[in-house]
Amino acid sequence: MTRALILGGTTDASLLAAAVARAGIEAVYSYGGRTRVPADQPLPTRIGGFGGVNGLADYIRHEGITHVIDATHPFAAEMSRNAVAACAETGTPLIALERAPWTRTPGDNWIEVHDVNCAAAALPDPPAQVFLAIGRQHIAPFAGKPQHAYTLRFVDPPDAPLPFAADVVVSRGPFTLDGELKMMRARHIDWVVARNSGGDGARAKIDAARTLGLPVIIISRPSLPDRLRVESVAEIMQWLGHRTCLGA
Ligand code: 3Y8
Ligand code: NAP
Repeated sequence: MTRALILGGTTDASLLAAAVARAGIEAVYSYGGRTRVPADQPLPTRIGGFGGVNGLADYIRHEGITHVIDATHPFAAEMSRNAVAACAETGTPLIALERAPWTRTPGDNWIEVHDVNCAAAALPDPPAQVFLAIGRQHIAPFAGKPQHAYTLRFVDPPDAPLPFAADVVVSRGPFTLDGELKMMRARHIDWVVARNSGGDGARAKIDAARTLGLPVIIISRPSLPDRLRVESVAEIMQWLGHRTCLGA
């Protein structure tokens, strides 16, 4: 009897939850608790950390989890590493649903950097209008370059003082090309900083930057341990042993 744990928090994870619910497969959807009002899911949902590798292993045992699907964001590296370790410890089958990174296309003006500190260092010295599209958790390095006019985009309104002066746009996405073009033009954005999240839910800013001829400082993904990895919901459903003639 299948009882799956979906480590969620992305558009792809929501699409998977819908397919799993439609198929009548028993599953639990898990959020880390980063946002105030995460999107509802058509599955029983838990919110908050497990308590490290041991906490996740205990959860798997106590809840009788038979399959774990890591559908977290490519930058949720600690969760992904913990899932690999906990599934190895408990002998639980694990698969990752992970979209491919965005790749540079003609017209893209990308500066690829290793992490957020390198992203801050890559900004020019002369003051510029900078769109920091990397959320809330990892913006501190930009306090070292206060000469720029920053636009931040958060899922929830800030609940603490910012480490530097900035305008905050509150929006959870997914985002549209028209919306990104309108915002970037209205704010005379010169530079964009983004993670290479992949997927469609946040690529509009990348396409808008290309349209406007703007440079994008793009942060490469963290390295993750080897694990079985697919890019489609249909492949996850097949892995769960659910065969349909119409895709997922
Ligand atoms: C809580 C679930 C959907 C899902 C939407 C995707 C698309 C928009 C791209 C920009 C970049 C950013 C951020 C982003 C993307 C989707 C998807 C995706 C980037 C939600 C969600 C949760 C989170 C957590 C949040 C982080 C933040 C990162 C905003 C829900 C909406 C910037 C990542 O305030 C905080 O602490 C926010 C934290 C981790 C990164 C950061 O450091 O601030 N995501 N995002 C998940 C949980 O608790 O487990 O609230 O419903 C999910 C989505 N985020 O279709 O509705 O890729 O699937 N999320 C980045 O790329 O740098 C936005 O603004 O252009
Ligand atoms: P992270 O740094 O990899 O994880 C830190 C800790 O948060 C984990 O060790 C775990 O705590 C807890 N956690 C993370 N995701 C969880 C989940 N889905 N369910 C239960 N606990 C979770 O995580 P993050 O980068 O902050 O991402 C947090 C959530 O936001 C994830 O669901 C992710 O998919 C989503 N998200 C992240 C980004 C991003 O840019 N990082 C973008 C979009 C969406 P314990 O050790 O206590 O178990």
